[in-house]
Amino acid sequence: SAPHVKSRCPQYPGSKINRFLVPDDKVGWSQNWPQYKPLSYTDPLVEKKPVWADPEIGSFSPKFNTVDGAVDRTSFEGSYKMEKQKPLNPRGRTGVTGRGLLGRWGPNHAADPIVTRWKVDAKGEKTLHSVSKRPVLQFVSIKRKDCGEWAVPGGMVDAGEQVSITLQREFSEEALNSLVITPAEKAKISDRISKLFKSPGFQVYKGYVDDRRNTDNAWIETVAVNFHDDSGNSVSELPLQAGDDAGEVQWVDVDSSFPLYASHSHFLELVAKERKAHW
Ligand code: RP5
Ligand code: MG
Ligand code: MG
Repeated sequence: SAPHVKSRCPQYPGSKINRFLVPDDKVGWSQNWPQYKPLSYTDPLVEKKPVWADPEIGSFSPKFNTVDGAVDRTSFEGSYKMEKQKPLNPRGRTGVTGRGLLGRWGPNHAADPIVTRWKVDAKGEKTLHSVSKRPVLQFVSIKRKDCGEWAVPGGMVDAGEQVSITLQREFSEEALNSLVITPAEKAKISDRISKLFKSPGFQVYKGYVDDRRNTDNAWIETVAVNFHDDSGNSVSELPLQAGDDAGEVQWVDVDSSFPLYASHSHFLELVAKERKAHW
């Protein structure tokens, strides 16, 4: 796979920390590089030990490369190496050590629900793209509050939580504002949401995410699943409302030229290929 890029963004997000500059040919750990002297950074929020974060290494020794109680510390990328009691990013150097904004040492598991429908015209006919001549998919996209980029409404898997639950919960929180709407409003939409998320969905991707929060010792991995409303009369009719870490929400045309957060564009490419849609 191509070397991670966003995981080497010059400034670590939410900080004044500059990453040690890592050229493409020095990303892999197999490249000996004695001059590599990255700074260590852990966000003050993480140091306050919220429920979703691990303590400092030393005061505690988690079981890496295994399911450690309620926390899954296995990686989709295979067994990760350790250096001085700390896990090493399986995709190589990032220019910063510590955990940054991430709670877990090693893999931080997320889930990405990709909810799609076909783009239709006023008559309800599928819209064909003028260049590719293929039908155009639309997906529910949120604008992240932290960076202003459009993204899939994904989020972290809570300790002990099943991924299928995370997918539905994060979609509900970020795209339907479930944490704020009234019980009556919730009841109205819950049938359609449960039905959609109970359908098997198409597993698009499982593995490392090239996220700007990644460090040498902590990184995000995800399971991205596509739930498709083929007839357009299920979720397509739901009232979208941004919530939690989402500032805006809307149906966005699936197209290669639309920039998206982290590796999300790659996930949508896989969805478009699977559904024989425009990309
Ligand atoms: C991305 O960050 C994942 O693909 C997922 O969409 C997201 C999880 O982080 P939060 O949205 O909880 O910040 O790398
Ligand atoms: Mg969330
Ligand atoms: Mg999120």
